[in-house]
Amino acid sequence: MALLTRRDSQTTRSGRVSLRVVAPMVAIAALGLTACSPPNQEASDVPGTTPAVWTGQAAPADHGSEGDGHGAGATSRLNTVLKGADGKAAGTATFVGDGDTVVVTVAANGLEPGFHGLHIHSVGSCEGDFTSAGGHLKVEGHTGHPASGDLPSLFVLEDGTANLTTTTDAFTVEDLQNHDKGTAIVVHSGADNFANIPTRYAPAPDQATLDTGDAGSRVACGVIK
Ligand SMILES: [Cu+2]
Repeated sequence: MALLTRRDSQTTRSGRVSLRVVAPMVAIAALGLTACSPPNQEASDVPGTTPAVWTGQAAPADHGSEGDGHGAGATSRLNTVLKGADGKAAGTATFVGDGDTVVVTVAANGLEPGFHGLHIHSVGSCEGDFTSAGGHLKVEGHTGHPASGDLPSLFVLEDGTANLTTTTDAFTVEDLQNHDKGTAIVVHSGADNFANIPTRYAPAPDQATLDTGDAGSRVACGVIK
């Protein structure tokens, strides 16, 4: 009798154990499926839940890059066509997520030679004189100067073309996509002083300089999508 009871109890215990083993496997399978879903499908960020997908930053660029094109690789690259002040195409810009960074590549044409301010702006709109693109992008927790949308200046050659590749960790590809008003990349008419005014000229940069880098009007614009 004593032996039988122990056996019964072992069976019961092993039954419980196997259930405990199965449950995490189901959970892992579910996690695997969720992790492969596109990052623009909202991950749960409700407090108290465990996020199953990347949040706040781009997935690794090589994720899902082999095979079917399914996965984050498809959405960690964004492209835009730049529109010049005359409304004609003025080049392209691409944004490729690579871990915590974004590689920005700009190939432009039809611009005045020299340095031009280049920024991500906070509204995905390129109408008229491009002021519709709003001010510089400031991602959450990044409200001061420099703005997270500040990029190195674009140097335009004598033939009006420019090529720039730069890497930033001030925003992610998801920041560009998920910003509530969209985003745009803007080329300005003049050089960007990045609010660096020597104190012999001014005791401190004023707010306009801090906000714009005094880079002048907007000569090319591309809605990022
Ligand atoms: Cu700008």
